[in-house]
Amino acid sequence: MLSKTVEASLNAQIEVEASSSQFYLAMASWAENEGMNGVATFLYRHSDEERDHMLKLIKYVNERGGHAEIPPLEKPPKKFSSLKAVFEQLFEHELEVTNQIHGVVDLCLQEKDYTTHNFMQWYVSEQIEEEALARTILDRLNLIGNDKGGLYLFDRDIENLAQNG
Ligand code: OFO
Repeated sequence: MLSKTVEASLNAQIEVEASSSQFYLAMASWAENEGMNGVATFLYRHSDEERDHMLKLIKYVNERGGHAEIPPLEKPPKKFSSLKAVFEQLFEHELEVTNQIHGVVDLCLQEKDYTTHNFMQWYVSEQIEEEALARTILDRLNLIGNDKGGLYLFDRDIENLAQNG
């Protein structure tokens, strides 16, 4: 059985995952409009993954005797200034998500909720991968700079990353 405080922090995390999904969906739509189909595919997939993260939390909360709340969502930005800005924002966003996840884990320890602590470890590991991926992408974009050919290849390669990842 979940304590009220753990339930509330998991519900807050549901909102974080839902907003991440929405944010990446907006980025995907922007990229598609800019003709960067590989980037759009990658971001649509990323958005789906965040929705899965949200669903996993919803199911867990309900399974443990809590009530998962479905949050309203803020409208994400429509435009982004550049491809690099998209991935910078994505990286920053993931760093914040990591902090939030660590906050939930911390609360689990305070409340001695070892079951939820164990459940949350999946999110802790996932964040390591997501941060690493975002860092790799940003490094590549920094190398490419404004080189059109480089950006073309980046768009093609990231599509492969989306298929294989
Ligand atoms: Fe991007 O991460 Fe969910 O948790």
